[in-house]
Amino acid sequence: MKTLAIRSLMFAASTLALLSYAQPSYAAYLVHVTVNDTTADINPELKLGMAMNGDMSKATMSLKAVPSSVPAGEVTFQVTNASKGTVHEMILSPAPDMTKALPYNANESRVDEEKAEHLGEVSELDPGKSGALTVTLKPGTYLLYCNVPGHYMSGMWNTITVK
Ligand SMILES: [Cu+2]
Repeated sequence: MKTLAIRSLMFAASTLALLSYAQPSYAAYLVHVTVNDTTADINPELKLGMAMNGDMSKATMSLKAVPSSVPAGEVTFQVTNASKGTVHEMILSPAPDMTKALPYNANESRVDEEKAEHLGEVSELDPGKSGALTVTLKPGTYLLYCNVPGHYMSGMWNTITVK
């Protein structure tokens, strides 16, 4: 009788341990971002920024985010620079209207980060390096882009939906 009681207690305890292990901790939702290029040459004249109607098939630089849709709350962007020789980064901005081009500084070949509203970044990753950004996001559309001069206009951006 006593042994049985101890056994069932042990069983209950191990079940509890298993349950607490299986419970998701309130970790941030993970988005894998890969930044890459086919050439280090930039051509801002291609005008491949968001809502600029450029021919994206000519893009020489890319930013891919998986998944492209996440629940609202804490989100971690794990960014990996897959380039062989070029520094890249990832900047996060709200993009409530994807038909509207971002404020752009043509002299610097860069997005005007302050005017575009800057929510966070993983800045200047060397080739092969990774970095992470964790933010709390409300539902909406957000833009992820690289703001190394010329890269945004070379097609280095993508959007993510927060539901
Ligand atoms: Cu870049």
